[in-house]
Amino acid sequence: GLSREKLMKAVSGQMPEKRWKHTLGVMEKSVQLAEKYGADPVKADLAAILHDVAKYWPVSEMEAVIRENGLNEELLLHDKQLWHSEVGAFVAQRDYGVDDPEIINAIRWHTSGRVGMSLLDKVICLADYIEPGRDFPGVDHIREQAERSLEEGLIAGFDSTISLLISQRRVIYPLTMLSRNDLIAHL
Ligand code: DGI
Ligand code: FE
Ligand code: FE
Ligand code: FE
Repeated sequence: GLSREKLMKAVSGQMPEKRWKHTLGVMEKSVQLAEKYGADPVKADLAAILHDVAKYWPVSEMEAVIRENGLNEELLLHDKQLWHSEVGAFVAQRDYGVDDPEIINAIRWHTSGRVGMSLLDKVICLADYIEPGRDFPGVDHIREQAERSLEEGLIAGFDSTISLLISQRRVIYPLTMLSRNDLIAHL
């Protein structure tokens, strides 16, 4: 694949500055969490760099990539916010030569989580919630829970997402709920 430096340049060029700052925050936080909880910090760093690579793609291009490459078309029936992780995982492989399935999975599942999240999935998903630049109601509670365990942090994160979606009368993607339940069931 590309050198880390060239990869960072290519990814940062696909998003506004504030989203790149978020990405730098996820890189920092995911490496910290990886070191604290025994995941591979090098893999965390690479997954973090790429996790939102498709976030600012035009909706029509995300849709085309999903349809034309046999990705999960069920996502097209749900909120467009859920598409960039599926597309990002594909693009990481196709355009940036990432061939490690652990990294690809961490990108793919960083928004909804999944049942049976891997250690690296958890690190990236949680870092995405609590990177230093994040400032939303309840983020400090998630940061506190993240000190206890990856799972407690993620449960607090998914709870905040689900509560927000309910308060806005938006549709909850079923996997978001299943991921949250699975974490609680295995505490
Ligand atoms: O890409 P980020 O903003 O860094 O974070 P993310 O990939 O976790 O995406 C968060 C967005 O996805 C946020 O706008 C809420 C939305 N989202 C997450 N889970 C669900 C969801 N939207 C719906 N409708 N249903 C979900 O279950
Ligand atoms: Fe994202
Ligand atoms: Fe997230
Ligand atoms: Fe993100």
